[in-house]
Amino acid sequence: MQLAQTVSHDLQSGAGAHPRRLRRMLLVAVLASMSALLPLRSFAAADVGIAKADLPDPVAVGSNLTYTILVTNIGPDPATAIALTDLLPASTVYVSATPSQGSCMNVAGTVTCSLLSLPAGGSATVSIVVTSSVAATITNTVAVTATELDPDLANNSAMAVTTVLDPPVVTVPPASLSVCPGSNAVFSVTATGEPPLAYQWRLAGTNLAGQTSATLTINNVSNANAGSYDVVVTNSVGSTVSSAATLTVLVPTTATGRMGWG
Ligand SMILES: [Ca+2]
Ligand SMILES: [Ca+2]
Repeated sequence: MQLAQTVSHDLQSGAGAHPRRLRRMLLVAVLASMSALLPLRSFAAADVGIAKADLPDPVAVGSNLTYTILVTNIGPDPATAIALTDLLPASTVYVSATPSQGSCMNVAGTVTCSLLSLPAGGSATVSIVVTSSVAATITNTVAVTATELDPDLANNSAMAVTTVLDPPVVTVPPASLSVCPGSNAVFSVTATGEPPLAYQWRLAGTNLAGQTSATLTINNVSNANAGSYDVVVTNSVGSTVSSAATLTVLVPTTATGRMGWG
């Protein structure tokens, strides 16, 4: 308004004003009045972001791996029609997808979630559970979008890398033994799984101190050693217990001194 008045004043009084200056001032005045008349067109802007965690890592083949996904709306405006897409790694089997709001579905290994709306500063979570059928390093990427203009697309996807390892499996359990007093008894176990494998032998469920190899040797067996033995095999992703083996201590038959069943 001030500008228009100035231009008007100059036009009225400006017989001596330079014509180019007058034209420029007129143009500015017209543009100023046009911008005052036109409504400002504004776009809602919402910076949605996503973060992802994987637990446990490493994880055992066949065990549940949980991806916890956090979707946030940094603002400044509310975010609407928030959509999440997660392409599950090829070697995984879908178990479940649980959103804190909205809904999720899995179609052939692609999980999509409709998370509805989030106010500026709001957040929602999605828990996706899978199992991996093979030992491998698996990578999972998740992405999020919303209706509004997103000023920062760098935070709209997140990745998780997980190591999947073979848990311990007993392939040959210890075998039951019958031995004479004073002789030695040797139990052994064969197990597979991601090394290193740790062993702990037990008698009647109680750990035997120092018996932590794949072989258990009992020297100079006495009746006190009789009982049920098993071994716990552990690695970084799991633990398993072998079937039990019985140690029977034979007793001599008093008549002949020969060994016989006790
Ligand atoms: Ca963003
Ligand atoms: Ca990880």
